[in-house]
Amino acid sequence: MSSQALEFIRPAPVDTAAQRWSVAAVEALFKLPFADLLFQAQQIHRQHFDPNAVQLSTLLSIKTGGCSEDCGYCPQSAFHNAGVENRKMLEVNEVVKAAKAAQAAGADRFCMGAAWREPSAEDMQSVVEMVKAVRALGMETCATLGMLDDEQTEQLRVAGLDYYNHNLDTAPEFYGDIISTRVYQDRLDTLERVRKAGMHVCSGGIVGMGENLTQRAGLIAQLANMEPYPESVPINNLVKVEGTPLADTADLDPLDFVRTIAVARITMPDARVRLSAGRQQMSDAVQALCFLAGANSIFYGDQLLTTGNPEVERDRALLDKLGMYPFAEKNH
Ligand code: SAM
Ligand code: DTB
Ligand code: SF4
Repeated sequence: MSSQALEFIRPAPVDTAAQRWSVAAVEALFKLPFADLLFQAQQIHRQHFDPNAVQLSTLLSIKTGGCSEDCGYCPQSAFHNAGVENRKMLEVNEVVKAAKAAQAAGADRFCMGAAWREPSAEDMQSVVEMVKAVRALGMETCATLGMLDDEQTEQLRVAGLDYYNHNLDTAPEFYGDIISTRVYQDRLDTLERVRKAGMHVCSGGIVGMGENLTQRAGLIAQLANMEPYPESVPINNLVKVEGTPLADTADLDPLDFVRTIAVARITMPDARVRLSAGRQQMSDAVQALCFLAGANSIFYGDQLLTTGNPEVERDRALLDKLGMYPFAEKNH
């Protein structure tokens, strides 16, 4: 292959320092012809992963609704009327039961989500028990509980938490249009604490919230420029829930969603890129394009937190049809 062709496959991402992505460079990737973008993403994907293996995470809402934050997309915010029933925190035995069922269905990671701005000291005691109990089953553990302080990150690390999910959600420039009750820097601070405590970072965002292309590129640049970038990057397609401020947002073109996955893969070659919320509304063909673009992780199980996800049988059939298999089954 000529050096010119190689340059084309892997364009220099550089802004100033090595590994840093300018928003303009990320935006330029988004603007590539679709086939060129997918070809680059697939090449990079194959250099770093088995392209036919997918990681399966099951989500459980351990505390639902009544959240004091005003995130415009979220049905669990107390500011919106999305008809979500507020529920108190689950008992540890209920969580273990759900984790066992997820494991039996083939999931290797179990993610516990709570509708909190941040957990209280009392909440933390229960979460620590949950993490220990799920870990004891031999599953990878993940939690998403809102903002954390140094003591809480340490408690979670000691309990054996493998991943902490905390999303940047969008570009700094668009963030204020979506959330007013906490600032972007709060999110970066929590991610920094998680990293410092020695846990793996899971952080991504939502597309289809009305952001423009530069803002979409801005989210990816923020993630890719973290040092190091997150091990796990969930890309959510907005699930439009009646009663939330974003319920009437115009649909994102599915091919633009695929492009976002491809750009995440190119800019974060070693990360698990998760094709996250929004799969229930996606055709098998679009999901297949996302896998081709470098997605290698999904939420697996009929429910996300409060909204639906494809049934296990549909996902198994899709993976079979594509000749794909869970990472765990191939010892990856
Ligand atoms: N309360 C914690 C927090 O916000 O950090 C954890 C749970 S919160 C529901 C986790 C993530 O779910 C959000 O950051 C957002 O990215 C995603 N999310 C929530 N509602 C969504 C929706 N309607 N569509 C897509 N993603 C959504
Ligand atoms: C993430 O990035 N997406 C998941 C998980 N992390 C916690 C949550 C999606 C939530 C979709 C809306 C709902 O079901 O309430
Ligand atoms: Fe609360 Fe998290 Fe929903 Fe925001 S995304 S309203 S913090 S549950």
